[in-house]
Amino acid sequence: MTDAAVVLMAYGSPERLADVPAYYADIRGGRPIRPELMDDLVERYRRLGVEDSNPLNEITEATRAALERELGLPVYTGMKHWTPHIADAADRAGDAERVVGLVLAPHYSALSIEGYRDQLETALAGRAELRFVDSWHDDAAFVDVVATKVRGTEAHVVFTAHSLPARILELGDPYKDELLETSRLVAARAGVVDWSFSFQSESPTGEPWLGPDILDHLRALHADGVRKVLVCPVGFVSDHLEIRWDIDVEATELARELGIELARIAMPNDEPAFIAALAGIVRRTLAP
Ligand code: FEC
Repeated sequence: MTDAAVVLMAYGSPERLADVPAYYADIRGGRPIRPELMDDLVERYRRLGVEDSNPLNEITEATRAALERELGLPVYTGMKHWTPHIADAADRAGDAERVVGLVLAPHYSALSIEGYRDQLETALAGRAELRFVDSWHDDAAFVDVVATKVRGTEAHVVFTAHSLPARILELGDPYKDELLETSRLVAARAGVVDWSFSFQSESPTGEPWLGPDILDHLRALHADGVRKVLVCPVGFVSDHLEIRWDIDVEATELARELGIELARIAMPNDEPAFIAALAGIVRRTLAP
């Protein structure tokens, strides 16, 4: 029996274009999807090069493999909304005495991280001792990795993260506070004083979401005379649809129309300093 294993979790991305309807249905949890929204999602994936394979999933695999090498422990990938599912990873890790559950998203929300925990706990069904990492938004090594990417910039830095329905605030959810905390820590570490925060990637679900959205925020910054922006998506750690489409296509097109020079940081993906940060989190979680 292995002493410890890691289940490294991510949102998941459809492997082929033909998988998009089933993938979207999983995200919606059975609630209906308007046909134009489905068509729009298929088109976004097509334009990112997803046909018979998905280059976005290769990044998660590279991150997993690098973390496994760094730790010398088995690391299994488990996706929230696609294959390999979290339950598949739990089956493979379940022989270990202790399982660390780590999500590739640094900030806790009951609407996001708790769903990963539920899936993992249910699938492990008590087979191993679960040590689940709720949040690593203030991990010093992670903050360092991001700070390195904004240090010395002359642009106005816009930190971003995935929006969530605004009702989380009434529930006392720490998501927004944790995001602002990471942004403050990164800015302080990098010596950046000219920065702001906005959300991105809101879904049209018919209820209010946390704002401001990055597109409105870019318009407001432009009205304030800002002409150079560096986007730092601090709520994400890899290149996926929300980065490659929402920032690199949508926000970039709007910035061009407005006359703003927009760049974004390179995402941590599987870069060694980031893998070392993840390994540090796992080691601390396993410490007695
Ligand atoms: O690269 C990829 O293929 C997947 C990129 C992806 C990431 C991601 C992360 C988060 N989401 C979060 C919350 C929501 C809520 C809804 C929602 C909907 C979508 C849709 C797609 C999608 N999300 Fe996502 N999310 C990614 C992709 N997300 C595709 C559906 C189409 C669309 O709206 O564009 C609304 C669900 C509903 O309709 O009921 C809520 C949060 C994160 C960050 C934490 C995490 O990574 O888990 C929070 C990456």
